[in-house]
Amino acid sequence: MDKYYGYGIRNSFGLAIDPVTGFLWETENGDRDYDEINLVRPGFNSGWKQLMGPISESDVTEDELVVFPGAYYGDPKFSWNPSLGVTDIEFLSSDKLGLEYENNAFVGDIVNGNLYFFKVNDTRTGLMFENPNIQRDLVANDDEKLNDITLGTGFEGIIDIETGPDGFLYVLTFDQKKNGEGKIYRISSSSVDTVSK
Ligand SMILES: [Ca+2]
Ligand SMILES: [Ca+2]
Ligand SMILES: [Ca+2]
Repeated sequence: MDKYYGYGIRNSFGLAIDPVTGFLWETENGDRDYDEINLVRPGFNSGWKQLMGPISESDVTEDELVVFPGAYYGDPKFSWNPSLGVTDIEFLSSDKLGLEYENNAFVGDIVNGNLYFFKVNDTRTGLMFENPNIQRDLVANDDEKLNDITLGTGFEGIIDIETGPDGFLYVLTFDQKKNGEGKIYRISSSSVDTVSK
């Protein structure tokens, strides 16, 4: 795997480096059925365009994928079905919002304007969920699961998320209905539990 760090990646609008491990994570947009969050280790094949989402939910098997020497197929760490235009991913590398949020992952979308929050597991190789229905299949495919991962709503469309120099979380939005009007929101410790705009 000299030439490709990762491949089989469809329409990625989000990259982030885990501040604890230095591992790269990304998001991908499906054409219809699935958006994804992935951990990208050297040689990662995300599976496009044979499939999007978990391979167990597709009619594809791993031996049908192009896997270069030294490469590996990796299932998404989380998916949305249907696709809703997932954009940036950011690990909040600060304890300003409390230990619950430190070094955990925030993701935005462009269609619903939702801000999603994910806890990274102890080995920093996946995400963990209190809801057993989400932990089982790692897919947001109904309203209950979508609500469970949603931290904030009403952001028009989210296009960027950053940890600010002050340690708070910043969210950049883009309103398609208002000629692309943009706003920057700062998520502070007093608003993080009721972040709905
Ligand atoms: Ca990012
Ligand atoms: Ca994939
Ligand atoms: Ca960003």
